[in-house]
Amino acid sequence: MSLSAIEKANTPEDFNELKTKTPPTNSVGFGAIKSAVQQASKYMNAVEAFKVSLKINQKGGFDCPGCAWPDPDDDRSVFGEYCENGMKAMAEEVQKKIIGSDFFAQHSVDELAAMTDFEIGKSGRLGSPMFLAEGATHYQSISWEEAYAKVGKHLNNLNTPDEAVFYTSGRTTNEAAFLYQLFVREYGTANLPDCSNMCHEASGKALSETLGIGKGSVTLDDLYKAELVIVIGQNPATNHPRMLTALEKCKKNGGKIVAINPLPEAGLIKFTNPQSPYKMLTGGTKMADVFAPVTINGDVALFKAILLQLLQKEETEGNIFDKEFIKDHTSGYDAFILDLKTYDFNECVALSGVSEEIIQQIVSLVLSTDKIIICWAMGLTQHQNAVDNIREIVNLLLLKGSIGKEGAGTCPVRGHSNVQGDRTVGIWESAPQAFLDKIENKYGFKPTTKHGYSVIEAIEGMYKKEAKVFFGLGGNFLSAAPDTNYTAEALSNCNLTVHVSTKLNRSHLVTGKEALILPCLGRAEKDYQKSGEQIQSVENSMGVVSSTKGILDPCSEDLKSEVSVVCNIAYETLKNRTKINWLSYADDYSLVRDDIEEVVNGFDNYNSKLKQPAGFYLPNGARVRDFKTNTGKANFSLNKLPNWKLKEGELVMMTIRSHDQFNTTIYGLDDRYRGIFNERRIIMMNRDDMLAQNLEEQQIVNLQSVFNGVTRKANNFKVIGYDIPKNCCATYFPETNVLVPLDSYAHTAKTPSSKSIVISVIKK
Ligand SMILES: Nc1nc2c(c(=O)[nH]1)N[C@H]1C(S)=C(S)[C@@H](COP(=O)(O)OP(=O)(O)OC[C@H]3O[C@@H](n4cnc5c(=O)[nH]c(N)nc54)[C@H](O)[C@@H]3O)O[C@H]1N2
Ligand SMILES: Nc1nc2c(c(=O)[nH]1)N[C@H]1C(S)=C(S)[C@@H](COP(=O)(O)OP(=O)(O)OC[C@H]3O[C@@H](n4cnc5c(=O)[nH]c(N)nc54)[C@H](O)[C@@H]3O)O[C@H]1N2
Ligand SMILES: [Mo]
Repeated sequence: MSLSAIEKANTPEDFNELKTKTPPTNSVGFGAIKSAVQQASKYMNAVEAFKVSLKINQKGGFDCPGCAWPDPDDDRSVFGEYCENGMKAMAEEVQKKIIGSDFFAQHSVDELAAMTDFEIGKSGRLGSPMFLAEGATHYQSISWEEAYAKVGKHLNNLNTPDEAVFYTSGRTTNEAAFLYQLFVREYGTANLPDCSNMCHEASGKALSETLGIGKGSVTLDDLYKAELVIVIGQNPATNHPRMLTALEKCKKNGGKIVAINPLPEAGLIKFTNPQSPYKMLTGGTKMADVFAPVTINGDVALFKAILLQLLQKEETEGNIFDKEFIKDHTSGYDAFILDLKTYDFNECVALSGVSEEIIQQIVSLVLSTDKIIICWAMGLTQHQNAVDNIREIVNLLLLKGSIGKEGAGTCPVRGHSNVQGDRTVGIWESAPQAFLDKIENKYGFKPTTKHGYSVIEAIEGMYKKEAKVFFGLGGNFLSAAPDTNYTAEALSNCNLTVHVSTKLNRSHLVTGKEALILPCLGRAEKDYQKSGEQIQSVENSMGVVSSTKGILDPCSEDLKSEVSVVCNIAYETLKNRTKINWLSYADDYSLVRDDIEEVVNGFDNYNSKLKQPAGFYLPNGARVRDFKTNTGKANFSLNKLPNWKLKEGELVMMTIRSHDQFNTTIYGLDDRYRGIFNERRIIMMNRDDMLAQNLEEQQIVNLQSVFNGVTRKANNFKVIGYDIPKNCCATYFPETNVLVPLDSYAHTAKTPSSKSIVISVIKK
């Protein structure tokens, strides 16, 4: 590969015919069904599309690889619990276009690397294992046996196991993930970075510290029963469409909804349920009762303004805070109140960018109930002060006693369909000692207690040549990671890069000296092993573990399951050093579940419980007010206001998802709910900022970020005037990841701050 090829892909000179329309306020409805059917019919025949739609997220069906939103415990829709974007994810996965040795013989790695992510994604499903030899220009075929041996040889040639990096993306099932981390630990390292490091890590850190569990506390049923749901830093219409059905149900039961977001995202404003023919005709439900257009990273200021108002009421009228809960179940209240009083209400209002009138509306809703749920996603977790954002949310819930009871609590909405499960079963670069002790007891080897690399540390390690082998179980590390050019150099420093993947992506094209692509089965495909057809399991955003089983024949005969790949690599690498009978797990996945049951809490009778049609809930302390923190209580926390200032002409940029993508997989070029069509290289700007900088609609500009003395550039973007707060702008991930500095991340969590990058717009 050559680094200049990605430079080229990073700065294409041609644009498509960009079209913009006034963004709709409504989401889903007929448009969504039309779009899903169009996407599905590109890849599948009607019969298969229908078959898939009936089985997605059904009891006994397969788990949609789209997002981690939970399925209802009981009344699942007969039309399938799926959404437009879940259907798009499936259509891409089950497509019949296969790429194998002919494709790679025709196209050099450099040629492929110069394509856009959209074009790369369209090439098809990976059909057989491929190998890129040192100095070669093209991938060539390799047998599975040779590929396994190559990985084993490279791993065994390293000076220390800590020179290898083992990345996981959150689609990997519990079974594959458990075996993977077990292999990595027996091999001798804890270098287990995962997509969570770029995603909800800040939620995990903040929630563990304050509530004693790194996961959310609510169930789907709680959402139906909540009287106030605050949706903050999240765009459900695109990223978790089925959540809107739950919010609609909440509203029907009398609940109120507050949306806090720099953008007036469609769906947060209004929603038409595609499962309800009546609603389709009558125009849908108004969603947000209050919409607060917060400035990017203005959330701590906004929450402090709300908290100051509540405190004032408490001091004048009393009975606002849940004093019994605070006394019995929390720690740090007095210090928290003392600290809160040092902040000035007006300053907080100004910093938040939200008008005092809107803030008062939110305050009155908060005063009216203690059945409050707060839902959030990347709008809160990808900032330098991301952990503060989430701890401040928890402060509000604690004051109101809104945790560990019906209709109340925390709801971090997860991304990848099994990202939560992967962490539960041990994909963790800094796993708790109790977990490592259990591994030692069960398997008789001592896992390292040293913390391994998170994503950012792995990139640094490879850049400094302290890590020499990169192994990715799913995902697209290069395009997902911050600082694309730096990360590309880091990966190309490796001796070997290996990817277990379903589809071609940029990480296969910016490689180490040697590279392997190992193609695997997708969620929707049947998985037969020696003991017969296998099921696997996943955990959703609300801690429910359920089974998933493919229904379609694999798209190629030369695919292996992730479980099988992991077992074979472990077997080849560890040979007679291992204490584990690796290949037996690949023959029968129920054996893996027996082991998980012994090592991980909450999985008693795993195999038999998995037969329950809707799965089973994992234990959750916060849900029952059993806070497993350092104080044994829920902890209030002290959080400062962010203190960075923009210079003249600078803007804060958030990198967000369009409606036509799943992370780095780009399905199409439209962002329908934002009224942006046929182009992704755009920057949404406030119209006053455009005027101040003399910029016109659709003007082509370059973007630049300067951080700690390093200048980063992304060229050729079209300006679009948009309803976004002043001094803020938005672009799409991953096109602008080149601008995200590797050294700008959330304190303690190390989530890249890809929602608050200071940039300047440079005229061409
Ligand atoms: N179709 C589809 N579904 C997906 C994904 C996908 O790419 N496509 N990705 C999956 C994954 S891995 C994840 S993690 C989730 C991501 O789900 P989201 O977090 O909804 O995704 P983003 O597009 O990153 O959107 C962030 C939202 O936060 C807002 N925001 C940005 N900065 C701030 C801020 O400072 N304050 C506040 N209050 N809001 C802010 C943005 O305007 C935007 O609405 O979705 C999952 N589901
Ligand atoms: N600037 C910026 N950067 C971001 C974000 C952002 O908001 N802004 N979001 C971050 C977030 S939240 C996340 S989660 C990460 C995502 O980071 P990743 O999880 O690494 O990226 P994905 O694009 O989801 O990975 C897609 C690839 O996974 C492979 N794949 C798909 N299904 C399967 C499967 O079943 N098995 C296997 N083995 N492979 C499969 C396919 O080859 C596909 O190309 O990106 C992060 N990066
Ligand atoms: Mo994510």
